[in-house]
Amino acid sequence: MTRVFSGIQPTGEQHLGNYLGATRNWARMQRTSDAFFCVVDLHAVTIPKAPGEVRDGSLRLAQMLMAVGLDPETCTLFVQSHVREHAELGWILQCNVSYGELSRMTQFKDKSGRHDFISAGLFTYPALQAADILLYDTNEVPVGDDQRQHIEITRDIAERFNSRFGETFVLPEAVIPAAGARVMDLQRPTDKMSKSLDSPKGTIGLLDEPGQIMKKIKSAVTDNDGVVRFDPEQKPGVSNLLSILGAATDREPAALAEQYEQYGALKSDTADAVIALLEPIQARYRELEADPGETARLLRVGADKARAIATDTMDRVRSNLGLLDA
Ligand code: ATP
Ligand code: LTN
Repeated sequence: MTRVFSGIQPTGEQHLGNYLGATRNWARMQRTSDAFFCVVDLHAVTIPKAPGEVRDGSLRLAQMLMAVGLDPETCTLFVQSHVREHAELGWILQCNVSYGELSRMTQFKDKSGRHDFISAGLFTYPALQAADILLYDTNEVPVGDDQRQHIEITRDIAERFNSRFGETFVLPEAVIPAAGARVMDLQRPTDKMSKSLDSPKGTIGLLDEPGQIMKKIKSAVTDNDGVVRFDPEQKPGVSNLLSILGAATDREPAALAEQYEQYGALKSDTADAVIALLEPIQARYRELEADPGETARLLRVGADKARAIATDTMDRVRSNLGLLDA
């Protein structure tokens, strides 16, 4: 069976981009593969956080992942720091990737420009991400388009390790959805919708109320030529609405464009589709929120399943790397 792994950071509120680009696919893929999904709290601390923020964020994110459809009986859902092998392999892989390779990562360039304290961990982050993936002999990694470069470097690290130390890791492939892989900010449609952009009017939170969603989509930035056409280069705002409507209703954005003559109608249909898409998720989240103890228990069960595989991989890594047995 195909092994699937993906991770998501417990920072800020989940938004429509996370759902359409990543977690909706996770819910689909868990049914046909041996799937592992991870709340990557050690990635979140690359940018300094208050301790309580990470703890609460991890629990809330796990509940949101279940609300979008991840079933802990069907997939393995766990928190990264509960399986210590992630940090251990992360270190070893840091020693198998070069400063030059890490310097080319666009996510590092973007994020380091936005913070005063740039931790060494923010720079070496892709080695920890590679460890997450390679620990589980992963075949497929479902992610949004922005993660393409991190999956490429993971493959490069795995190939280098295998050629230096003998066959150790499986080479993973990115799985990027045809629709929704890059949802753009509604106010700045040339930037991707993101937790760290700090653009509340441009970001649709998965827990936003219907009225807020309608308001944000109605005030989305478009352009002045009044023609509905799918053309992400020339018409990023209108094309983003068509992409969102297409992803929410399983239709092609270019075909949808032919049905609209005015931006107003496109906006209200897009808002209605997003509200309908999020409504069952919000209802399920409210139920799960009521029982944090049960969520914590499910996460411990998930960590036990994950650890069983991760420890086997680490035995192989230690032996191939040539560390003295304990
Ligand atoms: P940050 O802005 O802090 O980097 P983020 O909003 O990008 O956070 P992550 O936790 O880093 O969210 O990403 C989780 C998953 O969501 C990844 O697979 C990522 O590719 C996907 N994703 C994030 N933003 C978008 C977006 N705007 N469109 C499509 N997919 C996205
Ligand atoms: N870097 C990713 C989150 C992430 C991840 C992973 C994704 C950490 N480890 C392993 C896929 C597989 C991000 O910023 N979205």
